[in-house]
Amino acid sequence: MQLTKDQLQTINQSGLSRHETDFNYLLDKLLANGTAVEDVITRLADFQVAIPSWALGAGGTRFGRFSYHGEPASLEQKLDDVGVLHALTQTAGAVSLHIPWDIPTDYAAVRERADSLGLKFDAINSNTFQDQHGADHSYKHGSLSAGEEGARRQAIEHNLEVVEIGRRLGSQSLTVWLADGTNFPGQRNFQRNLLQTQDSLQQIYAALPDDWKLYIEYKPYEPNFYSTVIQDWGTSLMLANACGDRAFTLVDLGHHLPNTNIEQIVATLMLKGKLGGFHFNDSKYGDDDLTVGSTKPYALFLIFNELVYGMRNNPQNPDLAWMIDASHNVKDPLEDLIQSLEAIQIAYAQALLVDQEELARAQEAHDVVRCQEILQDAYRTDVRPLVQRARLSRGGALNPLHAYRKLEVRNELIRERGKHTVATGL
Ligand code: LRH
Ligand code: MN
Ligand code: MN
Repeated sequence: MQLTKDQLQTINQSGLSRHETDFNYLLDKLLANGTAVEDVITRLADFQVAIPSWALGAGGTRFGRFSYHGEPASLEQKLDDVGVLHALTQTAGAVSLHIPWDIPTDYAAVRERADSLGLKFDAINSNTFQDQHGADHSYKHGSLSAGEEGARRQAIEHNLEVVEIGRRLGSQSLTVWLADGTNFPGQRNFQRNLLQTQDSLQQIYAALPDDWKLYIEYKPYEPNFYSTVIQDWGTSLMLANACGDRAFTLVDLGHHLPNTNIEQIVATLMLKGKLGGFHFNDSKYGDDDLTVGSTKPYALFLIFNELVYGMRNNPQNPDLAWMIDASHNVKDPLEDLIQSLEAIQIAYAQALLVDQEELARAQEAHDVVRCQEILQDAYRTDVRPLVQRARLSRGGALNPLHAYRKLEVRNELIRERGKHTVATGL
């Protein structure tokens, strides 16, 4: 299924006059504050987030899955789904694949399909956290950190194959997340694990094409519950430094212990020019992979505030690879992603409204109250008309969720693909 700009324009009609009123009200207020409104709208319109292939089916990546009819069964259908999201939101202009979940058969056809939908292939993800059919070695006791040379070599080679697949699709970065770790004290030697991992990552890095980047993701626990080899941003940064200039840390919002100050991590990494990528989601407890902005929108805003500061003040940090890493059982996966994309745009817009100069003055004067007021004034602004304006400027939907339901996209997908779902095989 493909949505046309004409279809969206027709649906937009009924909401346009309300939008004009809301937009002008906000414009008036922002101009009085000296906000460069046009610049904010351009930045929002340019902001593109990759959709991971594994978020398009219901149920995420762990435990039981409950089916959602009309889910994509092939890579081509996954691209079509991201195409629908992009047509509606104009923010999902990229896709992030996971190998071996998404191995293309016809590369030219896949590239052409993505092109026609306006999609790029962003970071490609390797997977050494589960055993593959017919593989010679098991990752039960580690992959890039494995003590068994066979398993480690197989994991390194898998990463190189993933790079080759990505290269043929036009990707320019590899994301490595390792489940490697232990469940019990004494199970393995910490130092040896880390050294093996560093050596493996260095081998992968050395084989990357010159214009590629390596993103190293960290996570404190799960699936291992005593220790994880790359447990935190410090370990990831250390490994990135050991690899070289094109290796970076990747922050996944769900990969922190409760109450970790993620915005401070972002600031530190950007200062060092080492923040490479970002996985958006939300959580109450751990790596919950909930809809972005669904539980802690203020925390998301504070993180965006540091990202905006870094994008303005840290030329040493490269452009970031943005991706949503969220998925679960109870919502239509496409509606869930529309909500996530909207939450990201809202937090970004609010952060763009923070008057950084005034904040710096208040900080210098130790006016703590004023500092909080500046941040919360931006956070409490209803920026949705700005987000709508950015979307409209690119031919998207005024209200993507409303348009998705009005166009009965899910019913249409079920008509096309049937009730069979990949999630449960039923
Ligand atoms: C690990 C993770 C990582 C994987 C994805 C499926 O928890 O965040 O990014 O590739 O989930
Ligand atoms: Mn992740
Ligand atoms: Mn995760």
